[in-house]
Amino acid sequence: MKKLIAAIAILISAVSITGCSTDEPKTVTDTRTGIIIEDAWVRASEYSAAAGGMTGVFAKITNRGDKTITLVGGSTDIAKMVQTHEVVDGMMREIKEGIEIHVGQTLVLQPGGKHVMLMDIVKPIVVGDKITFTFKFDKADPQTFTLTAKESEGGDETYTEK
Ligand SMILES: [Cu+2]
Repeated sequence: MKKLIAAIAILISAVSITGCSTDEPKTVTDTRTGIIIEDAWVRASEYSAAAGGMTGVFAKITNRGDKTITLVGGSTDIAKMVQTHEVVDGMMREIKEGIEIHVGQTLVLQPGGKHVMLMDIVKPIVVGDKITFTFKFDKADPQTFTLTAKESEGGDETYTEK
């Protein structure tokens, strides 16, 4: 009887989760490594409005595991190049070694700060567009999201070609 009640309880919670879900999970948790990715999005701006342009991918990534994990970049069909970047004195530059996330730390990727850069995009990214993007780590599994493009809520980067 207890088992049956438990089964029904699971069923009910499963139904209620399905009832309010969207096609975009906001949070992905890698229970094996303790990596939690929240609020991932891609920016739409004048720089992403045409093929050949560029933009940033942003998210909050928390390390609840027991070792330092490095965000090494990502992959997406929409850009020919993906890099990890930071903004220093209003100018952005590549972080070739990737971005370390120490145990217990939350890495906030945001406009004007650290970000994942999509370069040489193959088609425009405008507000409301959805792209598929995979975050890649050195010691954690890759995590794939459907990201919705939106305009920045403050903060800006200076995009300069080298
Ligand atoms: Cu950048």
